Amino acid sequence: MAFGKVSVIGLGYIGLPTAAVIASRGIEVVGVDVSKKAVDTINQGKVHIVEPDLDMVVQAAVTLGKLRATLKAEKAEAFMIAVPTPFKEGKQPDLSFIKSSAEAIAPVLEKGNLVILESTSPVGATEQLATWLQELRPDLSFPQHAGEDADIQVAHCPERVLPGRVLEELVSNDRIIGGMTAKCSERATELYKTFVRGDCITTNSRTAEMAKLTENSFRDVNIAFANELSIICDKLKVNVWELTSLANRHPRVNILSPGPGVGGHCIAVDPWFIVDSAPEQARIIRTAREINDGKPLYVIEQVKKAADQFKRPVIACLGLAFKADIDDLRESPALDITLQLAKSNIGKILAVEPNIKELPEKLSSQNVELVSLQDALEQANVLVVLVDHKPFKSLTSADINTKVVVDTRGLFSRF
Ligand code: SAJ
Repeated sequence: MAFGKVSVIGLGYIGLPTAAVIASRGIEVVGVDVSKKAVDTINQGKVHIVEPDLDMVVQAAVTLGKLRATLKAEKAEAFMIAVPTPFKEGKQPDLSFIKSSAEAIAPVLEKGNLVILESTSPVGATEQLATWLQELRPDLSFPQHAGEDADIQVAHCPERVLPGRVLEELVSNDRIIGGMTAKCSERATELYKTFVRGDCITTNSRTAEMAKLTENSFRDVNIAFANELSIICDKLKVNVWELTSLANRHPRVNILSPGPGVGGHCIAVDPWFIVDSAPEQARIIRTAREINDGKPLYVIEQVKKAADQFKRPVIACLGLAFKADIDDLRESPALDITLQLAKSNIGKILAVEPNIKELPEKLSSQNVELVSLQDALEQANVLVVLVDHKPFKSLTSADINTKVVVDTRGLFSRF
């Protein structure tokens, strides 16, 4: 049975592109968000987040009347939940946004509906969602009790798109479809097939949850290896960028790039969900998190040593975003490093971030100045490369040869 109307709960970095892509396939989509500002912006055909081409797709979907946003959930055939799952104090998963979503959709749920959890979640979260829904709607049956005969189908289909390439990857990536029963998987597959070109592979909800956490932990562990290597190489006076480019010529070696630490709201968070579920067993996964979380401190110490060489240090931090060519400052090691440097009173701190117009308050209140790359080159005696944004890649040795450079991204040591 085709889908006439789909509701997406949470219109952020994942929910909004998903809603817009489904709407672009001619399906009526209603997006629900708690932010009035986000809802109003979307209803004007505009976007409140930066992601390549998203503005065009949203504008087209809204203009054609296929996409609209509301503050209150309404009836639909399928509900896709794409809300944040951060961690709480003690690095325990915080499922409160999923719970609020359950409370928002429960009053409008009807027999035959499909509920999909897209948010990255600890193992068991989909079953927990179904339990909350059952408590709120005892008149309906759910898969945990009714199995294949349930009134409501529930599945976990983790999002796997890379910020900066979301629209492309939403369509081209394979999807893992973890239904609470085979029937749930089947129904969810029907929905994803309306817009996914990649394969839709079915499994159960717990395996789907663990698969997503595993993907991000795998990347975190591999980045931790690169970060640890970079610190070992500094000690041994070996250029880590040359080293990895040589080692990577081996047909079965593929070392990732060291950096100032791991940022974003996914890779720096999700491995903790595994650690929380299996604290005794998740040893490499925990250590990798600790190594990556410790890297900013190491960079700060390097910058302090560099600044010590000057009477009046002027330190330009190149990049604040959590990775190249995006505007997202959430959980960004570059931002943390800049803030800690400003707080340590070692000199004047300049920030260059071509993707934002205004500094976050926590930086401006510490007298950090947002300047152009050109101004930074004119004023600074210490350059700290924190993000490999495109404009920084065109710097030449003539631009930097009078400066002391702390290059966390290997921008000036490409092999
Ligand atoms: N990083 C390095 N060295 C590298 C690669 C990345 O230091 O070699 C750093 C980046 O600078 C950044 C952080 O790691 O601070 C994470 O960046 P990323 O590009 O690896 O990943 P995200 O967080 O943008 O997106 C990830 C993706 N997961 C995987 O590649 C396994 C994406 O597919 C997921 O959908 C996303 O997490 C998510 O939402 O979970």
